[in-house]
Amino acid sequence: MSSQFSYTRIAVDGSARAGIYHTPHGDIPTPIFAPVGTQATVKSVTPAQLHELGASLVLSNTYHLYLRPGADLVAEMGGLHSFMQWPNPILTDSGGFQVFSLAGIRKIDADGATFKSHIDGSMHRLTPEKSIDIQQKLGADIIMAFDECAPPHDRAYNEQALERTTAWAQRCLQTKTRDDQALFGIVQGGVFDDLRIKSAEWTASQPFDGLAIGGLSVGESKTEMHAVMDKVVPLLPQDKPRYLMGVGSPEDLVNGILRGIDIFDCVLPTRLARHQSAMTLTGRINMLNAIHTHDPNPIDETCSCYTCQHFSRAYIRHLISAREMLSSTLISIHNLYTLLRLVRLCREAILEQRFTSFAQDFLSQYNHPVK
Ligand code: PRF
Ligand code: ZN
Repeated sequence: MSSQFSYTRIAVDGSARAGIYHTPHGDIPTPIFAPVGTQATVKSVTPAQLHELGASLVLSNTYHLYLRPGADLVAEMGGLHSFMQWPNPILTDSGGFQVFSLAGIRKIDADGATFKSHIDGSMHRLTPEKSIDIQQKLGADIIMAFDECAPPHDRAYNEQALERTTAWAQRCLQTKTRDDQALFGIVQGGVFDDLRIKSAEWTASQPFDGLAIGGLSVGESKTEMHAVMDKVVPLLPQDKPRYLMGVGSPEDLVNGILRGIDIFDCVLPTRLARHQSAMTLTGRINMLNAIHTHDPNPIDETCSCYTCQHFSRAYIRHLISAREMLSSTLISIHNLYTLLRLVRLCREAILEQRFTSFAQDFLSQYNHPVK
């Protein structure tokens, strides 16, 4: 474990927690949402804009940066913080999940994963040792164990994937040498209670700096996702941060925080922005809709982001129909602000011991998007 990191729990309300995670590149107030910068950039948003939005943690990906531009180049340029000019905390995912979801042909064995690059078709191999080596070269504050995320309902696959995830996690712990990086372990096990409990107990017993829950929001129902969190979170240590990987719709954030999650990440706000969809605390708005053509109002009257302080729905709809790239930037700024505002509201409610009613009110008025 690294002494340069610590989690301070400030308040508890039911299972929800408010705290601060201290890292060498600054403090992260929790619960927190981390914007995703897959290719060492949060799509269409500058670091200065991210900073103004109040983002405190950005996620990037081992898989993508290993393939392009390569970890050695990032190291040569002074590491990821310097390369992408984000001086605040960064987390890198380990690459396993991206191999399984993005790579072409892939073959997983006890030692690691061989896969075909989605960029140029070249063959590559990632192992726990290689993933940690790359993540040490990238230099993020928080690095992730190399895991295997199995389809959630396949029992036999999950048993095997969990064995590999456990063996790989041990190898990650043994490989890591930098003590200015925190290493988080990942709980897997699909929708199966016994596998999840086994994985949570083992991961909690190891000298990880934080604990993540993987293998969720990959095709299971919301009820199943909540049931896994209800089983896993109580087994995790109180003095380490808990991170729910790749989950970040407004209702998922509130449901996760209710169950004791501290950290979330998701491509949703920036991906929806590129599909002209604005997020609000009551639901989504399709900004291309003709009803906005003459609308002088902002996306969200209750929002104080840069976009809502300056621009009308009519202007944003015009940018979209003229295929101007500023539309993605303006909607991304608004969407990211909305999720950062939501976790801030949750944190304030926890600090004031009124989170249960806040969550109930939020979930009952939120307009769930139809899939
Ligand atoms: N493992 C890793 N990264 C992830 C996931 C996982 O299971 C998920 C699943 N929601 C997203 N990102 N390493
Ligand atoms: Zn806004």
